[in-house]
Amino acid sequence: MGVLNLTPDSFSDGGRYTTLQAALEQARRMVAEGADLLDLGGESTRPGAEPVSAEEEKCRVLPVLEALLPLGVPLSIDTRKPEVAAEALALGAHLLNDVTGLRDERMAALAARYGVPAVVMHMPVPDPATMQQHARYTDVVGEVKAFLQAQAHQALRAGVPQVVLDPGIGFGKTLEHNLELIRRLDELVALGHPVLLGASRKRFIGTLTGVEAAAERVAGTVAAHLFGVSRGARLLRVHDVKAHREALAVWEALAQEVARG
Ligand code: HH2
Repeated sequence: MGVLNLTPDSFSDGGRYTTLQAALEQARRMVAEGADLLDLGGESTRPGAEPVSAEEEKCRVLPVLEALLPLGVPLSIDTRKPEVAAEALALGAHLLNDVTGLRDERMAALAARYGVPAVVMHMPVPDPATMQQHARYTDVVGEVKAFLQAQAHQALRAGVPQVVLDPGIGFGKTLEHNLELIRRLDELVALGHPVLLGASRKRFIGTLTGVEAAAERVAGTVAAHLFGVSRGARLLRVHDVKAHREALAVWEALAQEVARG
């Protein structure tokens, strides 16, 4: 899943794709590099980001979504606002990605109505501004798992055709929480739904590698994601498609050898 942030302030690529032309070029580049789907977002959810009105978010995302539909690649709408989700799905978005884990029942209802899968992501409170103050767990994997299981159950009951689970790396989590969630991703996979991992360029990668510039955290990101794949991750949310495709080509060749014995 290639990330297309149509924001002025995303933590690693804010301001790069704010014109329609720049966004389309980046989308085409990611598809050429091997992205299977694109995730379009119009609001940064990094800790402390400025909230954006639904109107502003729609202006950022909808024209790009419409222009990308003819590409034929599945498009995901990354939003926590039902107003934005409703219009994106009406235009033809193929997947709903809600970082607040479908806490607002209108989100599941929309995915059900349009018959699209939904990504259910964990964050401890549905508020990026304060989430880091809630990075306290007695058993981070157990608590994330319980949340995702409950939200997935509710979504399926509401008629969502398929859910994808996501531990929400960096969302109200410390370095240790992020590591534990990736180390034990197989426990989320065991819930029986596809699992998405989104560690791309995130702060904990910078902490571990000493790489301050987010856009340069590619090697650390790939390492985290490959480890996640070994634990059963089925989707990777990435800014750097080419690096991941190359790493996965080698990884998969080796993993097949192991499987054959
Ligand atoms: N991470 C970000 C945004 N959306 N969605 C899912 N499902 N999983 C994630 O891990 C995830 C997400 C944050 O990264 P990014 O979009 O690069 O930054 P920003 O929120 O600053 O736009």
